[in-house]
Amino acid sequence: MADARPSHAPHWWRDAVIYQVYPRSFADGDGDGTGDLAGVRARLPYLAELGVDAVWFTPWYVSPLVDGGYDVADYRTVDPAFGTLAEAEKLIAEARELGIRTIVDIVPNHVSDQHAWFRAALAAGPGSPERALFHFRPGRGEHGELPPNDWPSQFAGPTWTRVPDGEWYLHLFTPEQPDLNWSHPVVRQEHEDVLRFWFERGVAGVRIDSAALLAKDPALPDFVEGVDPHPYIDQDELHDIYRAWRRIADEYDGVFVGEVWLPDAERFARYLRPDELHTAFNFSFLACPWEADRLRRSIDDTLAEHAPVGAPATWVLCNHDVTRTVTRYGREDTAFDFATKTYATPTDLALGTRRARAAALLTLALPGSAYLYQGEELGLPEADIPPDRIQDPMHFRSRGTDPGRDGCRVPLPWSADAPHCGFGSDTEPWLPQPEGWAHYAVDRQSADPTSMLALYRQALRMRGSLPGFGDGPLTWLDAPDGVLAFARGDGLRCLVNLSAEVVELPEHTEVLLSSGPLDGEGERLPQDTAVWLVPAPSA
Ligand code: TEU
Repeated sequence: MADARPSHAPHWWRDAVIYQVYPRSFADGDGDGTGDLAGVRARLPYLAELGVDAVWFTPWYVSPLVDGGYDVADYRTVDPAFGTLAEAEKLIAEARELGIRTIVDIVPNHVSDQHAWFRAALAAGPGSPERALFHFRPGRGEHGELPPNDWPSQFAGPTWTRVPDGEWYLHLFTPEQPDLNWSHPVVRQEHEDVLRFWFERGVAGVRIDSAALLAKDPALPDFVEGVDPHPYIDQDELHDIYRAWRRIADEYDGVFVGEVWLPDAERFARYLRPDELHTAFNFSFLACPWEADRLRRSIDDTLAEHAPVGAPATWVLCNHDVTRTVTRYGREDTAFDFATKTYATPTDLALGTRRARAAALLTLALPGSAYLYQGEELGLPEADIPPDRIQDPMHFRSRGTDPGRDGCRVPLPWSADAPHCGFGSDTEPWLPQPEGWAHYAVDRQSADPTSMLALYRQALRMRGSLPGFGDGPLTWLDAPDGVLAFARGDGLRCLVNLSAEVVELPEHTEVLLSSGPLDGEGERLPQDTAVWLVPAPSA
C-alpha cells in the first residue's frame, strides 16, 4: 500500500510516534527482577502491533544506577544488568526489521563518579589535566570550607562536593554525577565519537539529556535571580556544540531530540534552527492543566515558536520524570500544596482515565511527532511506593519532602495471572507493583475492545494510515466554550470536550474514533471525551 503520508520518508521523524522504553521496568527476560534487553526483544512484536514508529531507550549503558542510569560509567558498553552490546545491536536490527527505529539517550552534561575520567581526576589531584575535564575549584572561606558558588541544584541539595584534598567539584544533579567541562576540547571530541559509535550501530536518533545545561559561564559566578544570561542554562556556546553534532548526524541520516526545558519560546527555538537539533521536547503541553483555554494557548504557542525555524513540534503527556497522566488528570483541582506535598482534592482515577483517553486523541491529532511513555498505553496510574523501597535520589535529596519519580517507573504488567503480572519470573521486581496492577495487564486489555490499549492501537493504526495526521497545518474551528475543535486538512476533525456540558457534534459523515461512548444516537459529545470525525462535504 502506498504511504498515505508522503512526508513520512525520508523525514520520518517529523510525524513519528515514538515509544519510550525504560529498560529496567519494561520486561525482564532473564528473570532476575530487573528489566533487560532480552525482555525488550521478546516484546518487539507487541510494539509493532501497537503501531509505533520508533523506540527511545532511556540509558542502557554501564552505570551504578544511582540516578536510574543517567549516571553513565561507560557510554560504549551496555550494563550487564541489561545485556550486552552485541544484544543491543541485535535489538536495533530486529526492531528495524519490524519497521521500528531506535533512539538512544546520550547524557552529555555529566558522567558517573565511577567513569574512568572521574576516577582518574580524583587520583591525579588539584591542577592536573585530568581534573580539567570537570569543574574542580578551591572553596571559598578562610579554609576553603565553603562551596565555590551558590548554584541551586536541579535536584534538591548542594551542587558542590568537597574531596579529601580540599577541592570541590560541581554536580548539577547528585554528587555521583560530576558535571563535565564543555569548554574542554577532549570532552567535545569524546562525545562526538560516542555519537558516531551509536550511529554506526544503526540507531536512527539520539535523545540529548539535559541539553540546555552543558555549557557553564567559565567564571562560575554566583547565581543572581533574574539576571541574564543564566550562568549554566542556555549558554550561547551550546549552539556551536550542537552544530558540530548535526554535521555528524547528517552523515548517518540521524536525528536529535533535545531535552530542552526553557520558558522563553524564542530561546527554545534557537536549538531547532536548520543546522542544529531536529526536534526538542515540548514540556509546556505536558505541564498544562486540563483546561481548554490553557491547552489551546499551549498548542498555539508551541506551533508559533516552531514555525519560523521549520521544525516539527513534539507532544508528550508523560515520561519517566513526571507523575503518570491518569493520576495527574484525576485531580479535579490541580492546585498542589508545596508545603505538604499534597493536592487539594483526592485523585479520581476514573476521571483521570477518561481525560487521559481524550488527551490521547488530542495529542495524536496534533501536527508533529508524539511520544508515548511505556505503560501510558495501558492507562497505568502513578504507583505509591512503600518508603523502604524508594530508589529515586530526588526523594532522598529533598529530605523526603518530594515523593520522587519511582511511582511512574514501576515494572509493567503483561499477564494478569502470572507472578508479578508476567514482568519476568517469580523473583520480586526491583520496584514493587501495587495492589490491583493485574487489572492493567496487557493480556487482559488485549481482550477488551474498550480498554486503553485497544484505544491506542486503533488510534495509532488510523494515524499511520489515514490522511490529515502528522505534519501539516492545524485550523481551529468555532466551538462552544470549553471545547477544542480543529481541522487537519479537509478530511479530519478533532473535538475535545473539556466543558461541563454535553455538546452537539458538527455535521459529519463518519465518526472515526471516540475516546468514550457518545451520547444520544452518537450525535453528542459528553464531558471529558474526544472524537475524530470525517466532516460532511460542506462542513
Ligand atoms: O532530566 C533533566 C531534568 O531537568 C530533571 O531534573 C527534571 O527537571 C526532573 O527530573 C523533573 O522531575 C534528565 C532525565 O530525564 C532525568 O531522569 C535525570 O535524572 C536527569 O536528566 C539527570 O541526568
